[in-house]
Amino acid sequence: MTAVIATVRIGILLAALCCLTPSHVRGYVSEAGQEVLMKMVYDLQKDIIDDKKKLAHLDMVTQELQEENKMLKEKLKDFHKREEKPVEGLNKTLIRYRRQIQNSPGADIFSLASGGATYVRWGRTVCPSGAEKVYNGVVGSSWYDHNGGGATYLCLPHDPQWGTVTEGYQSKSYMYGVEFEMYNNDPFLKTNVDRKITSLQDHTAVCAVCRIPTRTSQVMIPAKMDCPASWTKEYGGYLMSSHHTHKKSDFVCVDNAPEVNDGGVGNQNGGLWYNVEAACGSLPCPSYGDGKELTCVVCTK
Ligand SMILES: [Ca+2]
Ligand SMILES: [Ca+2]
Repeated sequence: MTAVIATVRIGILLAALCCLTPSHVRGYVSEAGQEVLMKMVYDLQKDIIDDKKKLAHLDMVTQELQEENKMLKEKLKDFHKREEKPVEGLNKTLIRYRRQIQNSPGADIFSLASGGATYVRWGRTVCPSGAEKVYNGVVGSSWYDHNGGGATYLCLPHDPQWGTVTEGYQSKSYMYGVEFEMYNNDPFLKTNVDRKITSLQDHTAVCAVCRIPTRTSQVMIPAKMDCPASWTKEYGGYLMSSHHTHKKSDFVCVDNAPEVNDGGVGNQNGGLWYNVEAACGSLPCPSYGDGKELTCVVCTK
C-alpha cells in the first residue's frame, strides 16, 4: 500500500515537471540562474525515474515472495497430512504386536529384557491368571490410633526371618495386623470366604505380591472398575483406608471378593480398614456422590 501511494505521488510530481521547459522560467530569472535551475529539474526528473524503477522492482520482488510463501504453506500442509497417517498406523501396529507377544506361549522370555511389573493384591492370597505370586501374607500397619509409625500398609510374609533380636520392647515403633471394620457397610462379595461369614467385620486382612513378567507398568486407578484401552485388568475392588478420626494412612485397593485369615478373627484392633466413601464439595458431584463407596482397579501394561 505504501509503495502504491509513493508511486502515485511521484507520478504527479513527474507529470508536473515533465512539462517544465526553459521558456517557462525565461523572463523570471537570469540566464545563469535558468541554467542552474534547469539542471536541478533535470537531475530531479532523473532521480524520480530511478526511484520509479526501484519501486517497480520492489513490487516485483514482493509479489514473488508472496507467491513463494503461499507455495511453502501448501507444502507444509501436504507434509503434515503425509506424516500423520503413517505415525497413527505405526502406533496401531505396535499395540497389536505387543498384545501378540504378551499372549504368546513362552512370552515370559521377554521379561528378561523388560523386567516385568509388580503390585500387591490386597485382600487375596493368590494372584490373577498370568501373574506369578512372589509371596502372600497378612496385612500390617501401625496401630490405628498411634500418632507415629508408618502410614503405609505392608504385605507381611507368613514366615518372617529375624536378624539380631533383643527380647522385649525397646524401639517404640510397632507393626500390627490389620482387620476389616465394616459397620453395617460391606460391599464385598463373599465368594472367597466361608459360607457362614456374612460380614468381613473383625476378620484379619490378607494380601499377595504378584508379578506380571510380560508387562512393565502398573497403576491403581481409584473410582474405576475397568482399565483404559490397551491396559490389562489385574483385579478390581473397593478403596479402603483408616477412619477419619484415627491417624492418616494410605489408600489401598482391596479385592472385590476378599479372602480372610480365618485364624485371625476377633476384635483385636491393630490397623483398621474402612471403606472409603465419596464426599461432595471440592469433589465434583454428581459424578461423585455423597456416601458412595469408591471402587478401584489395578491395571498393567
Ligand atoms: Ca475391630
Ligand atoms: Ca455409603
